[in-house]
Amino acid sequence: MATAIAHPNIALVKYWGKQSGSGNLPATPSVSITVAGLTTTTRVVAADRDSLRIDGQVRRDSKVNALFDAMQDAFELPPISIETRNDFPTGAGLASSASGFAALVTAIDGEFDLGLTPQERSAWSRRGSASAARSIFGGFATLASGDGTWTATELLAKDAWPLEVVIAVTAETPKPVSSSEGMERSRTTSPFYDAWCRSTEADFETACRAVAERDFGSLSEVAEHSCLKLHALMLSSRPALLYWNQATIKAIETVRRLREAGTPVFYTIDAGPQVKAVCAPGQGGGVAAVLARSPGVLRVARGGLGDGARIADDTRRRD
Ligand code: 2P0
Repeated sequence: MATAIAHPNIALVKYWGKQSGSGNLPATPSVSITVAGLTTTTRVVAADRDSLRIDGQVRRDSKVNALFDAMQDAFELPPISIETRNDFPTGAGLASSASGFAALVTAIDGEFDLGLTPQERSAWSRRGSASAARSIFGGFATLASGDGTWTATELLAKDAWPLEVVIAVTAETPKPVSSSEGMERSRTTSPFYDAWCRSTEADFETACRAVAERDFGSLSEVAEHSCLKLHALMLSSRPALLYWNQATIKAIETVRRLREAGTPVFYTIDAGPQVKAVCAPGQGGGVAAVLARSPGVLRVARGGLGDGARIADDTRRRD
């Protein structure tokens, strides 16, 4: 059996919307940070028949099935038993599908000695969930098209700019509309969708430059813009996608107040009600203490930047 671990990533320039056709290709480029402190652990072992357990529950998942069918065809693999655990809420806007598919592909690669490169693991992960392509890499990652192909790459190593992340959890329940369904709804119904696609390339370039120059102010500005633009797109979809709750808005106000008082911090929010505060190095403790008292926040989780998906050395065993 092989066991892999992977962390979720948080997009600073968001992906939302797919190209038509197969391969799960995004319509827009994205920039993310991989976050330590939240972990998916996935164990894969050859078996008599395919099976999947998530957090101890037997599950059927069409995306997992489709990805594994494709890998079985490509590499002539036997059936597998998959057991995966998240040490954080699943499907609640904390990118469990990103860490989940990155860990799954890494575990399959390890179990069957496929010898895939990180780029190849990333491409397979993307077929499961596009954001998962970024969790193969640690630190800062991009998912963008070059020469007509979409690939994720590491933009900057985690130690080169050790930002910190505080996650204000405002609800632990799964989101009402999945990201895949939500982004298709936005593509087909929002009058803002074309503008979203057109304007994201410039955000991507700005964010890449800000990361290269360790320019926290510039990264803050473009990340909050991308986040609010994404949620404007969601709100303008029909029926509207509203992932926030009252505590989400209070937490935004809390982060804004902290920044006005001089703390280098910005917020970002994905397809769920959790608020992720990204802090300059050394600022996480103070931000966590304040966000924990923001009205409606259930708890806060803290982490630094994490490593990419990898085999957990001490759990790998060959029979
Ligand atoms: C992101 N999100 O860039 C954006 C921001 C949520 C909001 O990628 O359909 O689970 O499996 O490719 O990757 C969530 O969507 O969607 C996502 P699929 P995915 O992180």
